Amino acid sequence: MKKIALITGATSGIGRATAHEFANHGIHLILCGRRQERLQTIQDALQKQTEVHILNFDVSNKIETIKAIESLPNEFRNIDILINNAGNAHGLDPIQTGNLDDWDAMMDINVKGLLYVSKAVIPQMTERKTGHIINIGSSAGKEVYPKGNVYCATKHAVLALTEGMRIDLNDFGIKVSAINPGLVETEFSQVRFKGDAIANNVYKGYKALQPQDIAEIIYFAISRPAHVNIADLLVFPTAQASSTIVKKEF
Ligand code: NDP
Ligand code: 8X3
Repeated sequence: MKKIALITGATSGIGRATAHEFANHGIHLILCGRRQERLQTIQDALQKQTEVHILNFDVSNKIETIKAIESLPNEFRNIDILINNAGNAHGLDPIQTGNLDDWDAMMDINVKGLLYVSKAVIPQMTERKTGHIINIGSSAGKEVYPKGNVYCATKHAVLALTEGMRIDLNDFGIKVSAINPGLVETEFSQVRFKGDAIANNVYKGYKALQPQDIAEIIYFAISRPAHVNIADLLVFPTAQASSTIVKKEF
């Protein structure tokens, strides 16, 4: 029987690449995001390869999240793999001039959203005593960089939650992993800089990680034998040594 994966943030970047990677392996997919048109386009493309169900909701909205996951048809209810990927940075400001709406968005989406989705998905995993949860953290969850303050705090929280989930779900045989990328070339910087042209510079002068690189790592993690759990993985582009050290050539 084919496994079922629910991927949040499947409309772009790492989540979309993971949807394609999983479809290549015949995994049945529940793809989530706020942009319905994109969800539809991805469903149209991938349903030639596998079964695809789409869910349009905002992970930071508790009620919407719970209702969306409750609405799953029977054949998609037993979720084997949860990829908690939805998230973004909003702004890059020193703490003293940070924007409260940006802070709320990051806390609400990256931390509370991950919790709401997990809360809705975990009960059928504990009941069946099986499952794999992968939280997409970041190198920003392992170190703090100038002006990264709140985004880094949310990704540190993702790592703490990953460890907490692994401890609490240990009795149920559920795997919990964190995959923590450095710089990946996605729409991430467009969102962080709110469409400002400065976003185009982030990935210039070196070869950043591509969404497909992370998707392949995620597939590797979920395809290990039953007794193997990749608990915590940090991946940088070769040009990157830390959040602040990137070898650029112009
Ligand atoms: P993208 O901006 O390309 O993708 C973000 C995804 O998250 C989109 O599919 C978006 O979908 C979804 N999303 C954002 N807000 C919400 C929300 N409120 N409700 C539901 N879905 C939401 O960025 P990435 O692919 O780079 O980011 C994916 C994850 O990877 C994030 O958690 C990010 O923090 C992490 N990461 C990224 C790195 C990078 O350098 N790019 C490095 C390390 C970690 P929609 O707008 O349709 O809702
Ligand atoms: C995204 C990578 O360096 O912009 O998590 O924080 S970084």
